[in-house]
Amino acid sequence: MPTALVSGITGQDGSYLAEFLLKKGYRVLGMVRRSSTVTFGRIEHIQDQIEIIQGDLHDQGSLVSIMEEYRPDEVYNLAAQSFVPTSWNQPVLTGEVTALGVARMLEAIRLAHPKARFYQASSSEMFGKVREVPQKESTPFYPRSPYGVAKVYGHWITVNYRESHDLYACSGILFNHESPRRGLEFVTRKITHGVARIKLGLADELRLGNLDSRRDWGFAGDYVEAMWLMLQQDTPDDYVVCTGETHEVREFCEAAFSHVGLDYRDYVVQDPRFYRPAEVDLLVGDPAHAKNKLGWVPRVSLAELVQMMVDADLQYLGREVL
Ligand code: NAP
Ligand code: F7E
Repeated sequence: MPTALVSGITGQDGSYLAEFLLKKGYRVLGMVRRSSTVTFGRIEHIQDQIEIIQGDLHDQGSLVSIMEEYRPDEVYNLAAQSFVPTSWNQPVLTGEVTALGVARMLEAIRLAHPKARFYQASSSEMFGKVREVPQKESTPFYPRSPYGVAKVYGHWITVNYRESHDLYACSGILFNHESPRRGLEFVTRKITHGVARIKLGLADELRLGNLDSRRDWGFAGDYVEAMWLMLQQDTPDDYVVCTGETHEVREFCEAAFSHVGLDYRDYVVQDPRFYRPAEVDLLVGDPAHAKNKLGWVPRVSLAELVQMMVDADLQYLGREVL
């Protein structure tokens, strides 16, 4: 039975990846940071099948100890400060966790267990003010937020450890992926949760920022398979993971409201509080490398994703209303 260590297991992607690895027969170790309240909502249903161990990307010693004690075959580094607006308010913390945290994890592997295969959760936010359309593995980076800048460091330190220390290390450049488990502050979930609240009579408006920006949105459940595939190849490489389609935030609103028979124009209010100091206007990836080398293709369409998320929020909030 192979062993996988997942940092960020309490997050959206960590929960889907853990489910996926359990189905494949892995022993799954979930690294969590200490907090005063329980943050296991997304993994409650599989908690008895995974081993929770304490570690923090701020703390080098904890990572080395984990590698020495558990000697995982695969390490998926999903932990990060991942919300882009927070990165302007907390740029140093974002750099500590999202950038230097990657170096700490790689150092722990290099020092204690260099045979481990390593996956780094890189991001399309690295492309920022895009240099070409669509974006692929060779597209130059131009990050537009402290988060994007931190992810560029994480990407290059992964490439560097592969080239300098001969580690099996991959950087997955994932475009936005969503699900009913997405954090409430990200725009897709904010919209589907808002639609459900309005439909159930709990709210009468939804305040959003820039409706013109375009994203290449996929389903998180599909994207975790690509992470795993990257670590099953003969040689390590970097991959863009995306759908190849782009849509405006406005279109996502339109689809979510119309799924419950409403017109978004009657409810959405644009609020300058949600505009960003620098925006990423357009993201659309080219999934050819992942398709050709990994055989990976996304399964869930955007229309299906929107419906899945709205239905899940209606069910979730409906239970609370009753
Ligand atoms: P998420 O839901 O925000 O989860 C982030 C996880 O990181 C949580 O489990 C969090 O733990 C953990 N974490 C934060 N700081 C930590 C620290 N100092 N030490 C240990 N754990 C820490 O993020 P996600 O959407 O699942 O994304 C997973 C990864 O992919 C992130 O690195 C993100 O930047 C990257 N990414 C995401 C997308 C996307 O569209 N979702 C696209 C590209 C890349 P707590 O529960 O304790 O807060
Ligand atoms: O914003 C616009 C906003 O916060 C998407 C993270 O997982 O994906 C995510 O980063 C767009 C932006 O995601 C609101 O201005 C409008 O243009 O859902 P988001 P993100 O910033 O793209 C990447 C790939 C990651 O790596 C990140 O970790 O939507 N937008 N109105 C809004 N965004 C938010 N959050 N809230 C609004 O009210």
